[in-house]
Amino acid sequence: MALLPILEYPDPRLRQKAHPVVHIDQRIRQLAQDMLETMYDAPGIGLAAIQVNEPLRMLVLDISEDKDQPQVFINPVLSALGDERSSYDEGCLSVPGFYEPVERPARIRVEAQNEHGVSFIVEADGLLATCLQHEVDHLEGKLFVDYLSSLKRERIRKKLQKQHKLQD
Ligand code: QAP
Ligand code: CO
Repeated sequence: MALLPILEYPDPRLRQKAHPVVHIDQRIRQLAQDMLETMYDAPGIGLAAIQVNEPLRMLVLDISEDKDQPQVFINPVLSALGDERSSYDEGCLSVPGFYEPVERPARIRVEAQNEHGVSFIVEADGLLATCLQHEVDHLEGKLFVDYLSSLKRERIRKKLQKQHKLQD
């Protein structure tokens, strides 16, 4: 097991489009375990592979209270169910310290494979729907700050960039 370093906005590597996972093998299972460990340590409720500088189409999440329901989504395909939208205060391990409301489709469906290569489908609403949409956005190089006004986004970018300079 290993804790992986998390890339932080505005790192350009977060803007890569992630590649499909072709073979779900031991390396992928190890990456999923390391991502879960990294997410729980943070602590967070969702993490995409690109955030640990692995541009692959996979993500992990656990929205359970007791943090005992890890879920692994490989090559997820997401679609909205209906036109209803809902707003949720979102954060991101790659945008530490900032939470802002984002409006997204309220109900979704995701088809994916698990770490054993078995296909499954989930229909979700509430926090799970928000979290899945947020994480699937990462696979396209998209971040929740992209939904904010440019004023808010620039404020966040400048504050994080300043922190990064102080850390170096
Ligand atoms: C995505 O985000 C998400 O700013 C997952 O200082 C978040 O796990 C989807 C975190 C909210 C829906 C709603 C953020 C940890 C964790 C921070 C996370 C921080 C420490 C974020
Ligand atoms: Co995120």
